[in-house]
Amino acid sequence: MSKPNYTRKSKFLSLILRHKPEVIGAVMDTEGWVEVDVILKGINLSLTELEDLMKNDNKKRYAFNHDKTKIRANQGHTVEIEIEFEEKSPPDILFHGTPSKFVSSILKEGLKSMKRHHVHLSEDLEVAKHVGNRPGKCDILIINSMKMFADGIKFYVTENNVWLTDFVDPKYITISD
Ligand code: HQG
Repeated sequence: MSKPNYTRKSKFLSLILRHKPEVIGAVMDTEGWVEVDVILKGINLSLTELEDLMKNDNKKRYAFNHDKTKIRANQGHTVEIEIEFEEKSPPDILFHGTPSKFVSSILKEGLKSMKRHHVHLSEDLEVAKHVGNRPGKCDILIINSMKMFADGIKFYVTENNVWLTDFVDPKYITISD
């Protein structure tokens, strides 16, 4: 399959598995799983093409169940689901990239999950830069996750190494220069 075709199908897959399974008539269970067969028909892919798409996904956004009959997004949902994320103690600091225009509001109100279920944080500065950069000028927030954890705030990590938490109070945030 050509690259633009992959990108288009990957975006469609993300739409179905995170936001609107109903657009292809798919039904999502409470943990976010959707039947692979329904996906293959709905997006017009072979199983090999779907596997390629998942393997080449730079953020490993999707995962199969044990027998590859079901697929789900690892995180990023706006639909109500109950994925059991692994609760874990975070590294000392985490990063969050955001468009510069949001910074003053974040420093006032804290970092909120907005439409998603959690605030997304990254161990990797480059990943955070990439997230914040869509589109325009971006700032990197440094999150004092060690202090948050010491204060009793929970962190979870997804299979593809995205750190999640409910909310980041401004007192834990500094702007990187
Ligand atoms: C901002 C991508 C104003 C927040 C990435 C962000 C990520 C505030 C935006 C994943 C705010 C929400 C998630 C406040 C938060 N005032 N703005 N108080 N609190 N914001 O897309 O973290 O490619 O929901 O900074 O890689 O940007 O989809 O979150 O800019 O992991 O797999 O509100 O999306 O992954 O935007 O991105 P999003 P995000 P995928």
